[in-house]
Amino acid sequence: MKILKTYPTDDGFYMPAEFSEHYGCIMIFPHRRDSWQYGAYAARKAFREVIETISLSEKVIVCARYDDYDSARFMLPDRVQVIEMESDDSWARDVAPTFVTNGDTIRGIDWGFNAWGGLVDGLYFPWDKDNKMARKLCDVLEVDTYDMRDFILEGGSIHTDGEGTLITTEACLLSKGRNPDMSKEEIEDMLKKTLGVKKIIWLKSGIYNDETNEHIDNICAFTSPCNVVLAWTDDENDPQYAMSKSCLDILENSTDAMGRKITVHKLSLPKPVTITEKECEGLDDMNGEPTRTPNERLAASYVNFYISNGHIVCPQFGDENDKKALEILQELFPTRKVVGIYARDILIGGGNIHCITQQIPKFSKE
Ligand code: KQY
Repeated sequence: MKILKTYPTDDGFYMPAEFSEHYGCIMIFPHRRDSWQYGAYAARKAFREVIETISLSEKVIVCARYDDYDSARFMLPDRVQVIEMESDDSWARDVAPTFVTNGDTIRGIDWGFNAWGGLVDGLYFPWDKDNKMARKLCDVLEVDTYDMRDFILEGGSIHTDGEGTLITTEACLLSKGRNPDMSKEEIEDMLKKTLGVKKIIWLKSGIYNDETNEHIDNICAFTSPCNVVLAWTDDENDPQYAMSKSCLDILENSTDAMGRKITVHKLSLPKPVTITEKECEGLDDMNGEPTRTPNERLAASYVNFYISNGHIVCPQFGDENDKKALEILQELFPTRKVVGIYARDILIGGGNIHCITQQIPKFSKE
């Protein structure tokens, strides 16, 4: 594996859309006791359901720490590849490489990772094991890697249509804990050089109380070129209303990189999901402080789904809007089967199904 100091676009590489064909998917076996209640037991079962579904139509590689390797191997189907790799937590979207393609081979981008805000407002310290994972995974896959460690970025903060358009949020990419010395224009330039995009649509905000500084992947996602889903509420008294409305206004007044209008499909949110006292009791403290407080609102959203070769794997919350979300997604993805997975035990960790997965585009070996 070579570590490259050029930019992907120098070499004819760009980031394909998640709905393009995949080689597979990377995930991490959950273990962190201040993220996942009661020793991650319930989270492991929810991860297993996600892994089982994705692995029906593409290869899944699961990274497990030395201490968890036997449990992971025992719990997961034989068709899943389990590899030993240390990690600080289990958010493959943010710590695995972002893959770029030239239409034939792929390469990984190794962004800097600082646990969503480093010493400003990051969610844990240290994060060095997570920060090393992208490069290690490129080695495992035998693909070259672009060294972009000086630029802090998480995979959950970007979505592309594979045709030159990228969507992101200002709340996240312009946050003080990531690249405080870069202007918005410099960040745009970096995204264009690394991901091969021509146009960036900046939404202002994401989901209320989303501890990632409001990643795009919880509020808005491309379902095909010119089509996005947007997390939505009609309740004007909900703080989420103004956030989603501002996204809607921006999207409806934007065109994509090819000058086409974007159609917005609303995915109505579940009623606010809050954490219980019992769930909080099952979480270890971090440096003597609780990581969650009872009744805290969690950032639940149906937009946080994963697109595999054969399925749309969508979170469910036991809410009356669960079924409607699946129906809308099934219409938008007619060639894939939409599968709902009860995801409360993933949400408690602070993200959802999209956040725990990272797709590897289809490629042929160099
Ligand atoms: O949503 C994500 N992409 C990651 C969430 C991290 C939460 C850490 N507690």
